[in-house]
Amino acid sequence: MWRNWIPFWHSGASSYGGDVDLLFIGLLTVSLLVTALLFTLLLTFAICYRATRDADRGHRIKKSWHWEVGWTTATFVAFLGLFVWGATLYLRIFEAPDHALSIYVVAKQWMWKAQHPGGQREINELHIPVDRTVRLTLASQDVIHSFFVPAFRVKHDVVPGRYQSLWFKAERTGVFQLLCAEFCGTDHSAMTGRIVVMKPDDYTRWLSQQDVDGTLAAQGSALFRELGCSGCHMGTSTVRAPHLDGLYGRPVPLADGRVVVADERYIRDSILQPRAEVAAGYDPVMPSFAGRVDEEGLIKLVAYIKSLANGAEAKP
Ligand code: HEC
Ligand SMILES: [Cu+2]
Repeated sequence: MWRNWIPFWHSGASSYGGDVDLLFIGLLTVSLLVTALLFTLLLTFAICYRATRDADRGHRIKKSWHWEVGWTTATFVAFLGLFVWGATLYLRIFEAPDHALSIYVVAKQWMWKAQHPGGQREINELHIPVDRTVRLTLASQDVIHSFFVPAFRVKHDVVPGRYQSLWFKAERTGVFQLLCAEFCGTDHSAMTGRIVVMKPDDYTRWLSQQDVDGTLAAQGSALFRELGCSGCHMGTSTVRAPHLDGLYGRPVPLADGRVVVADERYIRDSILQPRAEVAAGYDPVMPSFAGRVDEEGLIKLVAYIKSLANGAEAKP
């Protein structure tokens, strides 16, 4: 690839890496051209009209609106163009596709904890298959962190109190650096890790070699009973609470008239702030579980409720 010919330039290892590089080169080129133009004019005038030179200083030219309007329009159009270019790419990168391998990542002072759907867990490492779209759901247990993989050209803040998602498709196998790009306390600089991109066969083998106690959804199912959710949400409960089968991905009518799609965010918020969005037709009797279940537990519960959507996985 042409970028390999630029010294010190490592081309990206993700599917949109090339587009990010191109945008960067575009911005750099425009900045260099503008700087070059400014300095050429500056130096030319400084030399032509220096104090000792007897240049013609008498005939002042009247201000020309053509020039004024001309360069204002030119810069406006050029920078609007850059904005549209950047915004389109941004939207593409941050709109995670649905059909992807879904992995959960919890950031906490000072480590990255990853949970695979099969129940495999790892710390400061993330094993993924090559040429497959991976969608990460990121949560923070404490402060703001930032998930940064320079080789994939991806950086995303991880803000406590909400899920963020991002995606990438690694195009090369290998080991890539994972960094935290937001100052998050004493050991911020040590909050690093590795992304290991493997061939699909190696990835499957790696998955099968890990110790797991059940899939993520099965772990969620156990937690669902442990925390007493099943007491209200299942079978013979005396409290009238909605059944959670098939909830994920469905539009939910709320008591205040709004309709929201039951995505990961909705499920998470339902557990932590049940009063904020009450399902229509039910009394707001669900207690908040804030402080009783941490981000990793929430991820398990979310995975469990998601698995009820297709009815296949994890019977309670
Ligand atoms: C005291 C009974 C009770 C307990 C315990 C309880 N819930 Fe609920 N839950 C409800 C009721 C009632 C609603 C409907 C009203 C609302 O949205 O707040 C609800 C709503 C929900 C919703 C939104 C469902 C929808 O159809 O929109 C989710 C998701 C949920 N609960 C998950 C959980 C989880 C996970 C737990 C355990 C950590 C739990 N609940 C514990 C009673 C309960
Ligand atoms: Cu951090």
